[in-house]
Amino acid sequence: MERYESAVKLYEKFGVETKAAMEILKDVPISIHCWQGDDVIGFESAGEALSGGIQTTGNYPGRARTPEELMADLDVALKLIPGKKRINLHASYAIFDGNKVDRDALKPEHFKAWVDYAKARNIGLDFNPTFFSHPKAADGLTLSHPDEEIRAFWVRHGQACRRIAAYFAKELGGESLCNVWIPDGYKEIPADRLGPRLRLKDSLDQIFAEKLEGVVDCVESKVFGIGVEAYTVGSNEFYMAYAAKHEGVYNLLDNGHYHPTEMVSDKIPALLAFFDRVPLHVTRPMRWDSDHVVLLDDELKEIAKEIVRCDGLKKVMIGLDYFDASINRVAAWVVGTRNMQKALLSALLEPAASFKGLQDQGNFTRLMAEREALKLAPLGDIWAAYCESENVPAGIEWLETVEQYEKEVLMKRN
Ligand code: RNT
Ligand code: ZN
Repeated sequence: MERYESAVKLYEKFGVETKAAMEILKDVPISIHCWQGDDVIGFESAGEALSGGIQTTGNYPGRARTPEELMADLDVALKLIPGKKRINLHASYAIFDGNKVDRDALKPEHFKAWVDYAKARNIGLDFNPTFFSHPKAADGLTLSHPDEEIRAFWVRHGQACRRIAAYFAKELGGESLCNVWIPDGYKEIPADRLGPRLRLKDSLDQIFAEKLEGVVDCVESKVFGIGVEAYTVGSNEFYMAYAAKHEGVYNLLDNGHYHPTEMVSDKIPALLAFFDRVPLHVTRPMRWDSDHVVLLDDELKEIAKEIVRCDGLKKVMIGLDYFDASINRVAAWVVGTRNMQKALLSALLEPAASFKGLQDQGNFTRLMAEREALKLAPLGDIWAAYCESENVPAGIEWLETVEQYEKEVLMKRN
């Protein structure tokens, strides 16, 4: 308490109101990706390996193998994360109860257990069609496939998934983000770069044709994937142009999907100048789109700052997207999500208006000096008070809960 009070005073000196920052943070939803819990495998049990040029590495024991296990693991994480949470699902996490259907025939009923789960916890659900890890995506092509039958199959999958997102929105209230990411591309230099893109454009038009209440549609670009180095059909320019020309379709930014010196923090205000929604996949790329656990690093803080400075907390939809199989997966969820929130708190504790004023006056000396001083302000004390007010452990004590769960539950799997 003493530390909190002195921290409040310190922030006041910068013209920052810590109480207001905590109040705002409480209501910022973070969409937690279910796929960290099981290495992006899902429940279809078709024996299909993870494909599409994305990879999990590591063989830490305790991976969730069933819906019950994944939900139980998520519960442990949810209790250790303050604030407002959502869960982000993939189509491959459908629950069949014996009556398995293929991806083009998925129905809301296959996600009823997830809706019950979300209702009981008062959280929203987001969704992603799964265009990978499937025999019909074995050659790495889906919505741009030259074979019209295969392409039609994936179009039906996309359509089915949007109806499932609409079901989430209707059952849980609010909106559900439905994100299209496809792995389509080529390992070798293509002979035709336009044809696949025209087919993808047509597929998307078919998928988005139906008007659906409560669904926020988005498309996710990428620069390259493993085994798909030469050409990606759904590139940045392609989807940016698609979203700009299609009302209600947004461009999702995944910060692992750009050239290494390109920064998503800078893309957020660029998109906010044109779009009322900017969905994000926050991840940590290391040398490539490696999807490491999100740490409280400079770019994460800068992403959070842009969201806050641009008054984008209601427009930017924050989702996480990483998968580390080399450490305790519940801990991975907790570390990454809490880091996203710490970054937001640090952004909310910036005197944004006065910093903007300094920029406009051209006073870059004071701007630099004040910002550097603010870096040493006691963020941790405010974070601790925030966690306390949310009834979650403030410090490293949360790890004891995870370690206990690991001993009692996770280590007994296999
Ligand atoms: C792949 C994309 C995509 C996936 C998830 C599982 O590079 O980032 O979002 O990671 O859909
Ligand atoms: Zn992503």
